[in-house]
Order: sequence, then structure tokens, then C-alpha cells
Amino acid sequence: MRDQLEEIRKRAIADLGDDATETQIENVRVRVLGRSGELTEIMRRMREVPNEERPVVGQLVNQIKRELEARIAVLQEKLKAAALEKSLSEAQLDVTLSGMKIRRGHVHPIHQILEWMLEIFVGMGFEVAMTQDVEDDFHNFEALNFTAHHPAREMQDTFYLDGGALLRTHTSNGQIRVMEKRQPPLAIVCPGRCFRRDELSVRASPMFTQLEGFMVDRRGKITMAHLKGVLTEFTKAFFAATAVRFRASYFPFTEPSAELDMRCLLCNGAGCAVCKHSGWTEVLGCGMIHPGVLRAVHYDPAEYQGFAFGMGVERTGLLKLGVGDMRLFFENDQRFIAQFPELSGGAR
Ligand code: 2NM
Repeated sequence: MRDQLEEIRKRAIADLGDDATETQIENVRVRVLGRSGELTEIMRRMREVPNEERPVVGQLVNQIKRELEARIAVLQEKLKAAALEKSLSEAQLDVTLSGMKIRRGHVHPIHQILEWMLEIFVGMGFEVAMTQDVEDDFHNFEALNFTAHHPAREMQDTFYLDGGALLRTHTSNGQIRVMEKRQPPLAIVCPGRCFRRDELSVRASPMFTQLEGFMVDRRGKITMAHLKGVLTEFTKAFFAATAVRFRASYFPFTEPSAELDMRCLLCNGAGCAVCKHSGWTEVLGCGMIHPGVLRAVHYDPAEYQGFAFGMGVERTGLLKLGVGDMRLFFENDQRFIAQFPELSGGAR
């Protein structure tokens, strides 16, 4: 039996050579150490061994078992290390590669310009109110003191929807809606999209952005002087304008009405092609809210008064960014939008 054991050992060791494969190792393990393997078989036949020899044979079996187990462990460790080495060398990660550039988006210049404008008005205590684009005749025209046959109401100027609704032609509808719902004192700015049946051109677009605002309180508390103070402050903060002037104008919803001009940013008043040699650039429209508008929102004009103003964000954006063509704001050409990288950061 000892010879038999030595035979088993020798064969197993021979099969567990340095280049033994996973399968070969497993075969040896099953054949020799398995539940019906050769060593188990010897143990089962132990009663054939004379009593005095049994401990020696038993010891020998255990010794071979330990030896083979140790050998198998060593080989398996080696195989594992080799497999790791192989996978590392095959699935290479070259950390010196330059990497993929992820193209970052930009805040659209119009959106950023609007943010700056709002920041200035919010700093002066105004609230921001977003209002609806689809409106009825009353809130877009009637309440704003437009006469029944005002040219702005014409089909060729306004987008009418089925059922009499329309796309707002200015954000003033939003101011009417805010005043209907709330009582003075109020200081509100209404940004938003507006729609007019204009062809897209250097100067105009069928869809554009407006920022309008108003301030109302008891009669005598909000005067033309406040209008001038707030709007001069805005123009100086936003454009760094060196001077402003108010010029009489006309709007259905304000009386008196005015337009605010600033000293031309390009020539500082000397006269150039941009200001058509006037030395001034038009910035916004404004005025004291018409009593008819106050009555439409059930404010008694004998009790309340206030001012309002409005400006086109694209138009003022052209001035601010020194862009010469309105269409650039609507084409979304990355080469244009990406020209203002500072717009997506904080610096201006
Ligand atoms: C402008 C110019 C002047 C204006 C007036 C109102 C309202 F609703 F309070 F009457 N909203 N916006 C206004 C006044 C708008 O845009 C050139």
C-alpha cells in the first residue's frame, strides 16, 4: 500500500508541472483528493492494512494530501497572477492620451443680457413677473388704451389665433394682469417674448424679447422725477452711459410719454455713423401711466399714479454687445454665440 501511495504521489506531482493548466490541476484534484479519489479510496481500504502499520499509512496519506494541496494552491496562485497580468496588458489605458474635449454650451446672449437687466432692476427693489404669451384683446390692447381701430390691432401686424386669442405684441399685457390681481404699491418688471408680423431683418424679428416695468403708488408718491431717476440709473448701470436725455414722445398707454436717449457709446456725442451724427442713441420708451389704463385695472386715477417703461432686449443687446444684425440672435450659430464667453461667467 505504501508503494501504491508513492505511485499516486509521483503521478500527481508529475501532472502538476509548472505549466499545468486550470483543467489539468482540477483533474488531478478530483482524481486524487476528490470524494471518490485515489486517497479517499486508500482510506476506505485501511482495514486491509495490518493494525501496527495503520498509523504510518494514515500519516503518509495526510502528508501526501497536504503536499498536493499546497502544490495546487501555488499553481492556482500563479495562474491567477498570470491572468491578471494578461488582462492588464490587453486592456490598456493610456493615461498620457489627451482626452476628449467636451464642448460646453453657452447661455444665449439674449438670455444673459436679460439677466443683467433684471439684476439692475431687482437691485432697485423691483419684482420680476413672468406672464403669458397667448393673450386676449382686452389685456393686449383694450386695457392699454389702444383705440378700437388702432393700426397695431390690424391683422397684418398681430398674430391672431383661432377663437380670437392673439400672441402678445408687447409684455404690457403682463403688467395689466399683475395690476388686476394686486394693489399698489407695486414695482414690477415683466420680461418675455413678444410677436409681431414683421419679416426677420437687420432691425426686426417676428419674435423678440421685451423688458417692461412699472411702479405705482398713491398719487404724488411716484412722479416723473422717479421715472427719470430709475431709468437714468438703469441706463448708466447697464451701458455705462455718460449722459441721458428724455425726449417727448407718444404711446397710447402713457401720458406724458418720453423716449430716453443716451450719449452715443461709440463717439461719445461727437457724431458717428451709428448715431447718424446726432450724438445720441435711443434706449427705451416710458411715461406716466395713462388714467385710462389705471381705470381698466380698477385703480382710481384720482388716488393712484405711476410710471411705466419698455424696451426691446434684442435692440438694446445690439448696442451692448456691439452687434450689427438682429438676425444673429435667432440663428443660433455657435460661432456667434461662442464669441461671448464672458457671458456665461460673471464678468461683464
Ligand atoms: C413702453 C413705453 C411706455 C408700458 C406701459 C405699461 C402699462 F401696462 F403699465 F401701462 N406697460 N408698459 C410702456 C410705457 C411701454 O414701451 C416702449
